[in-house]
Amino acid sequence: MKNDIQAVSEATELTDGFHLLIDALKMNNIDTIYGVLGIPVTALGRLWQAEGGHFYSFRHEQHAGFAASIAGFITKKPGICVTVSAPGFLNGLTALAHATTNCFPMILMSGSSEREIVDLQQGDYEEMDQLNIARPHCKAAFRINRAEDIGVGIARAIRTAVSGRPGGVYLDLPARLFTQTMTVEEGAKSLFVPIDPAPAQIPAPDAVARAVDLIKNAKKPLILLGKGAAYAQVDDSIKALIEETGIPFTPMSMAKGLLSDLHPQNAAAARSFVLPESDVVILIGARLNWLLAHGKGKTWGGSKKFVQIDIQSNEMDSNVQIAAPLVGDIGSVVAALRTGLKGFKADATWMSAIAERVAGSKAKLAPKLATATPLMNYSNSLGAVREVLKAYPDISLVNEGANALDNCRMIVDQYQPRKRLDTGTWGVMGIGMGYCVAAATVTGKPVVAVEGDSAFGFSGMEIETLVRYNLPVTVIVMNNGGIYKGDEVIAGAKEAACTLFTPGIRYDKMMESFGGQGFHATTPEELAKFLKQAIDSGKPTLINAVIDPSAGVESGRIQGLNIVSQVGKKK
Ligand code: OXK
Ligand code: ADP
Ligand code: TPW
Ligand code: MG
Repeated sequence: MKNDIQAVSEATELTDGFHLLIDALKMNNIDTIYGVLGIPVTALGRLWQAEGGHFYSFRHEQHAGFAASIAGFITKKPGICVTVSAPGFLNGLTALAHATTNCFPMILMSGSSEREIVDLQQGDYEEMDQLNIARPHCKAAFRINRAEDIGVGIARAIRTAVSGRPGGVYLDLPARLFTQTMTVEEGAKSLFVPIDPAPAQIPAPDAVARAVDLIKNAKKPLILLGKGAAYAQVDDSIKALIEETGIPFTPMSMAKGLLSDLHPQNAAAARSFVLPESDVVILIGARLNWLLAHGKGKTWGGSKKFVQIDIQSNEMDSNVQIAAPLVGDIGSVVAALRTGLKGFKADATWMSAIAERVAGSKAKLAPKLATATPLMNYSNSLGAVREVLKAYPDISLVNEGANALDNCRMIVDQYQPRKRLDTGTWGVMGIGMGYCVAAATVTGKPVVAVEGDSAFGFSGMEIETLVRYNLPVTVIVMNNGGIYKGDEVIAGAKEAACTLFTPGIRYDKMMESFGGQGFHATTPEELAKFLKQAIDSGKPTLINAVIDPSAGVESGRIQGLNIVSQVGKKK
């Protein structure tokens, strides 16, 4: 029995915006925040940690944001990034836009300044109209003005980030929200968990029938798996569809490993054969954007019919007509297709023609991976990485650069879903260390990053973050001394060529100075030895892999996009 005095004090016990926000996140099963603190959100971080939440604090908001974005991809829960007002917010905004572009669920929560002063442009501390600036870069931008709206604000942000096509959400948190008070009882009543935030979206039966009909009549069907298929986490069902029908598949970069790269129906090593040669292409969670040559032209050859599975209805016909649009979530659509295609088997001669080419490409690549050169090149260095990683199928592989990206994608096999994390839809440099922190903390497994030396520079300072949290991350810097190449000379240039860095940099020493492990590898054997040692040690490590400055090519595999001036060229 409570006495009167106790009852009165409980009834008037207060909570505030800080605590309500933390309670709302925890209630929604969110246990991790990535961010950079300062006015007005410092106390939020402190209280969050004191109440048992994980807080990974970065050196720059962009990397905290990239971490949140990829945590969203791996877990299907929105990754949370917290930033301070104006400049901190803007630093995080690139990552929010990246999450939206890549269809990763993420919430950027930023502290902001006093509305009255901002709106009259009276010069508040870190004044900026953040809400309106964020709006075009995310699925939705919300502001929570009142403590009693925190529950609904968080619920709306979560539902928006994960429902339909996933993406980024901006949540504006004005400083004064945090100190507003409510009674504990009223506060608790104001919080809730959204019911079924990412509901199944069942495809229309006639749309399924249309697709089934098209596939059954195909002579050379092909399944193209995109990162949406990896995100959906219906791995077994996708594998069953592929194996039951005998249709060959090829993965986009971040769908590698959804089925093992060694799967007998994997046509990736015959990509330039299967794309033009196929007659019906089934896109599962992949957009016909620049990465797929917009579904037309030489890459695709002559006539082609597309079946497209996507949750976003207006993705259909974005570039070419989709013969059989299947709007729905991948789990539901693939289940319906399996039912409709029961008993159907793709022509085995198509698969065997592909298998022959795959074997040919692999045989052609093999000697390059094993041939020693005076200085390492991309083939023999990454060949060594591939051999080591065979023994660690569950590591996450983070990858960025140009040659360092494209060669790694081609050479290093993936064995499990959602383990290859790379530059994505934008080909953006800078995802490296943020992705490493998130992959390590979310999976609890080791991470290896294969980084071009330029790419690494965008987030290099975050190796201190790896050390601070003692994360099992091995960063391999593919050090060729520049962007694409390290030996460019520009006739008439006043300074060193614009693609070059200081030659002979020892990135391993940088890691050592922060208290991590550093190695310097000049041969594939050394690289393999250090990589194995690093993974087994579980310690933050950087391997400076010295690559022949002349080994790379402009923009790796997408050279054609790097336009050159024709003016003044000799005919
Ligand atoms: C693939 N291949 C193989 C294997 N796997 N050969 C042997 N063994 C194995 N296991 C072959 C495959 O058949 C291709 O050869 C080639 O390797 C390359 O494969 P892949 O899949 O990478 O194909 P392709 O044509 O490069 O794919 C196009 C693409 C891809 C656009 C989807 O390049 C991509 O994801 N690019 C991302 C680039 C990017 O974002 N860069 C960012 C920085 S650059 P063929 O003979 O069949 O063709 C930048 O922004 O500025 O410079 C800048
Ligand atoms: P990739 O770059 O690998 O080709 P994209 O990012 O272009 O992949 O495409 C991913 C697609 O997957 C997006 O169009 C997105 O709407 C879709 N998508 C994401 N999750 C799901 C899901 N659960 N069900 C259906 N479609 C999805
Ligand atoms: C945010 C442009 C694409 S690739 C690249 C840059 C600067 C670096 C390539 O050199 P690296 O790799 O990493 O040393 P390698 O092996 O070929 O030498 N800014 C952003 N994103 C992109 N994509 C660029 C610039 C770019
Ligand atoms: Mg380089």
